[in-house]
Amino acid sequence: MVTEKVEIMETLIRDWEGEYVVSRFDRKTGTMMFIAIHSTVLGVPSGGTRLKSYAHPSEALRDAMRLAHGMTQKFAVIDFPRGGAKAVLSVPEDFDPDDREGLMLRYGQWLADLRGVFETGPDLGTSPADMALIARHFSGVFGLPVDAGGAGDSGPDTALGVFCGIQASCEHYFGSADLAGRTVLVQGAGAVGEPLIRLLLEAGCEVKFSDIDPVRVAKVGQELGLQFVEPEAVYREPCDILAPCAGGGILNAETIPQLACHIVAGAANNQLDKPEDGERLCQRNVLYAPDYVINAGGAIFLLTVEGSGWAVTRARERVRKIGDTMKEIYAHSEEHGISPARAAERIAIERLRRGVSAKQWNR
Ligand code: PPY
Repeated sequence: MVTEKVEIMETLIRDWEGEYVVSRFDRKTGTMMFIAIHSTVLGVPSGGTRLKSYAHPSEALRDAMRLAHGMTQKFAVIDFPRGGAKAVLSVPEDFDPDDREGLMLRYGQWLADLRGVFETGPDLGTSPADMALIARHFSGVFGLPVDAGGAGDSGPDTALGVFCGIQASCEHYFGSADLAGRTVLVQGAGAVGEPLIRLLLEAGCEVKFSDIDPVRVAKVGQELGLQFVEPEAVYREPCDILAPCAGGGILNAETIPQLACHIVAGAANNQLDKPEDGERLCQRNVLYAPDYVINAGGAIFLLTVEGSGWAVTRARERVRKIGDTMKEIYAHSEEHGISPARAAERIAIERLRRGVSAKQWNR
């Protein structure tokens, strides 16, 4: 069994089309740390640091590699001069919150030892406070708290980009970007899901939500009085738009046949379990907004505000343009008779082939 798992990890790395993986074991906490460097073609490999418990380190490695690929595509589609990478800290199930500070400091020291081959920011399970700890040893970290001179939580800006992407998706599918009266089911009311819910309510949507965390269910249910959908009923719940804002791999052979929505457009990374799931959605006439395009708002916000000194208002204007990028992808998809997932992939591949463009981001 153990040998089998080791072989899985070797096969994963061998079969991956990314550049390389580095790992380190944090003995004090029993945390396996992986950094997957997918591509250095467009610039310094960059991506968030995810903290999560996995059944086996091979799953953490797989997550890091898939997420890193998504980062390469994310930066390529928006022509942003960064490479794609991601880090995963696979903490044990019984991880003691008191050990968190030490883990973040040691992780920051490791990144410093790696001398900037990877730059990072927050992701699922990590926060601006964690980034401040990493920053004590390593300067290539984004998403620091506002009182530490950073841009703070990027969740609301990721949500803004998703909101604009939902408008563009509705324009394409229904012929109108007006969201008033549309039913949206938001899966996951966390750092991105909750601000997205607020934007959707302001726009006059009828919002339902789901979450696996009872604390968030109670909070959002009470504060906003929304209809709650049981996690296992999410895929078959009728709605205009399903907005996945939690874990990945949720669009698969089992869930896609159940879908009772017209559009899937949300913030979660790696929503498609397998590449063919993009085609499956198309065959079911469900419009899919490629995740790494619609969820680029957080990366755009942090890397322009903290990385390039842009004013927040300017960065936010750029985040809103995600709507235009989505429209380009849908147009490409129609023109070539391919799924939006394939269209986004083709655009990303073409940008990578051409290399760095300095046009858009006046560095
Ligand atoms: C993501 O968009 O998934 C990110 O990981 C965002 C990001 C990327 C690079 C630095 C900080 C955050």
